[in-house]
Amino acid sequence: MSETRCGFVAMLGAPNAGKSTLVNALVGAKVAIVSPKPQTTRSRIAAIATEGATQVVYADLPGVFAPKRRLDRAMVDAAWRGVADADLTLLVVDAAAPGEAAEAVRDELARRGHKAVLVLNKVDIVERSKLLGLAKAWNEAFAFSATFMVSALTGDGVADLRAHVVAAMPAGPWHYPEDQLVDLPSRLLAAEITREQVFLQLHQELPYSTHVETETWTDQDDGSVRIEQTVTVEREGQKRIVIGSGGMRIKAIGQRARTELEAILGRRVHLFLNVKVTEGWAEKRGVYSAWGLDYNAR
Ligand SMILES: Nc1nc2c(ncn2[C@@H]2O[C@H](COP(=O)(O)OP(=O)(O)OP(=O)(O)O)[C@@H](O)[C@H]2O)c(=O)[nH]1
Ligand SMILES: [Mg+2]
Repeated sequence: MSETRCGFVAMLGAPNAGKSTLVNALVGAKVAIVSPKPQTTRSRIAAIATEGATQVVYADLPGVFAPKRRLDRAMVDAAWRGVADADLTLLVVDAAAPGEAAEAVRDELARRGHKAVLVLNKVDIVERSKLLGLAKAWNEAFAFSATFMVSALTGDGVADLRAHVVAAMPAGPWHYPEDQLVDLPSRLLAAEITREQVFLQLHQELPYSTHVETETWTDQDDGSVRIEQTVTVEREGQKRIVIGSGGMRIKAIGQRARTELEAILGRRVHLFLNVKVTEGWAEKRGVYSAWGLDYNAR
């Protein structure tokens, strides 16, 4: 038997760069949640791709930004811990918006003395000449070990990037069974899928004020699963918006989340959402420990 290889790959970047979309493209399945709003990913989600003798564990990470709240600090801390634990770091940059936020991540990477591969993402919406100029400028600012130009959305360039990652993995035993796709308990995965709908269907501060927890998970005799979740917001006014007139909004969130979950789990899902107000939920320790976040991150 050929020698096995296994390694961890950190997806680093500013919020909204397309890290989660790229993880899904690299593993060829929907594992990480995606939305057009920044700070969608809140904690490290490991997606596993095993091909041939090599297992790659992609750590989708929260974006790096200037944190204000306790939860923000925990998210940014999770991103840098993900990099510290990785065999390879991909610095994902939105090539259509490579602004100060992305440059700050690059400079912090240098300050911490990490190596990285530069991944210019969203090439589907950027002119070729602009892209080449960007690659040049970024390579002058940091000694990247390689540069890739991809579109996580269309899949352009993703196979080349994947091949580079696979070749960079160190020799070692696999960490997961060959057929495992994600390292996240089903209850947390189900909560993420509902949270994705919250990010897609609610606006302004609401997605950032919302937390989703799976309360019960019951496998039924007919092969379906009954899932009860609590959607927690901070104020009564927010609860009214999440529920919507005549319950329309929460119903739409539940319907889309259920459809997504059925596709992911490959079985029928009965999803029940309950909306609750807990002022200051983001100051509760349990929220952090469940997601592997550090309550005391600075
Ligand atoms: N046009 C285009 N849009 C993309 C591409 N990749 C991602 N997007 C879009 O960019 C937005 C952000 O994508 P995400 O994958 O959630 O970005 P992220 O870096 O994980 O963001 P956070 O989790 O908030 O840090 C979504 O609307 C995606 O559809 C791409 O290659 N091309
Ligand atoms: Mg993300």
